[in-house]
Amino acid sequence: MIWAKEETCTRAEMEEIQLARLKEQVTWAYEKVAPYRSKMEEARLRPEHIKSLADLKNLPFTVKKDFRDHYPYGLFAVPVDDMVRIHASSGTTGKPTVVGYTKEDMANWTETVTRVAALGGATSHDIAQICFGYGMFTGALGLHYGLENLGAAVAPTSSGNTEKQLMYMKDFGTTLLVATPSYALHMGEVARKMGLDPQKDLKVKIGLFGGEGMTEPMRQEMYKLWGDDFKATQNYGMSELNGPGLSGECLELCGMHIHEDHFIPEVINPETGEVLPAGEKGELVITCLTKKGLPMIRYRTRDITRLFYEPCKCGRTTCRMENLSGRSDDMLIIRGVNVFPTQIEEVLLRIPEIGPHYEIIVERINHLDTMSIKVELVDESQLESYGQLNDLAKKVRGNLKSVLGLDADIKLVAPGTLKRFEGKAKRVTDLRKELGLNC
Ligand code: DLL
Repeated sequence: MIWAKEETCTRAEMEEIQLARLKEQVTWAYEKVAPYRSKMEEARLRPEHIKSLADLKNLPFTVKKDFRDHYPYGLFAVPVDDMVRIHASSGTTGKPTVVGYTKEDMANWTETVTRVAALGGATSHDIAQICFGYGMFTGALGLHYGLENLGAAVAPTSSGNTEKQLMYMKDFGTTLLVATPSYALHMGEVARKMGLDPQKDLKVKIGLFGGEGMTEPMRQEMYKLWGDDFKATQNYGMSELNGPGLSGECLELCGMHIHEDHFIPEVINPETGEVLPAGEKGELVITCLTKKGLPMIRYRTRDITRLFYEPCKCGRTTCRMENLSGRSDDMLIIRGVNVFPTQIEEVLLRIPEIGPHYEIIVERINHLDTMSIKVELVDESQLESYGQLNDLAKKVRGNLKSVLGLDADIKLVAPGTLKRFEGKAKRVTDLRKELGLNC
């Protein structure tokens, strides 16, 4: 089901909507938010200089640091009294990023998340269980409002207490699961331990995954667990840009459709800031067209992707973004080789004997970067033969070396040994960073 007519309009129609909204939004930010005004004045720009969409590239970027510098409300365009919701993203260092929504913002956010739910195959007949942590994280309440708006019955079970979650899932006849991909896998494992067969004893047929990436091999793991007819899509967003709702995969699974009447995407070279042509990989920059409480102009997401403008087989004409390669902050440089954890995951999960749980540890020993990876086996009995284990470790190491050019020490561990996550998974420990080393 296609939720909104804007998802199928022609490029010319979309650009007309975008230009009108962009002009309005830039004027709004200039007039109401002092830090936007001063950045534009520094660049000798005024709102009336925006005459076409091509002028967008002249506007200054907004970055995470702007939030920190103007904590908590300095980027708000309205008094906090006019906000109806406040969220914050935790952030590992310093103060959190605080975001606010007016009533109008809530309506737009809900609309875009409803589209995401429809993209992933949800309908008003679904019983949806939201297993994201409710709280300051935008994921849970974002999907909650969108799914309710679609007409689904929403159970806000939140994350944690997995056995109870599964009891609800079984007793309520849940048909749709909202979770991080890692938590969805964990739920499946716990279900089996409880003697439930997710494909026979549960009715879950749709998974709306987000908050972290899902590589293709990870999607295959979802099918193994939840069944071949399971609809596993992922959707993307970030707190600074409302939360979920920016984009989502349709059932063709060929990139995430961006709701372009609310967000203009650009991809830039992260080093130079130069805008790259469609199809080239770089950092995603987003301009929000309808956010009133907290306007966001040219926000640098740090997420790496590319854009495609060809209409999709699903009938939508909106621009699609490729599933993320990762965040530029997550890129590891190991002995000069640049690698994203998602690339390592792709290699690992293509080996059938290996399960979807792994842990990457990077450190510097005697001035040399070294990487070790703990990987869980699918089957405990593999631990019985030293020879077989050794061969498998060699195979994993060889595949990493030939695909990514990286050497790693491989430790194969028993199923169920590594830490499981209820929210976003943390799979990389870079001890070099923790020790303040340059890397
Ligand atoms: O994770 C918003 C969200 C919640 C989106 C639930 C979709 C579903 P933050 O906590 O601010 O917001 O984290 C944003 O998470 O910049 C990405 O690096 C990462 N991320 C979110 N969705 C995906 C995805 C929410 N589908 C940061 N694939 C973003 C890969 C994702 N990474």
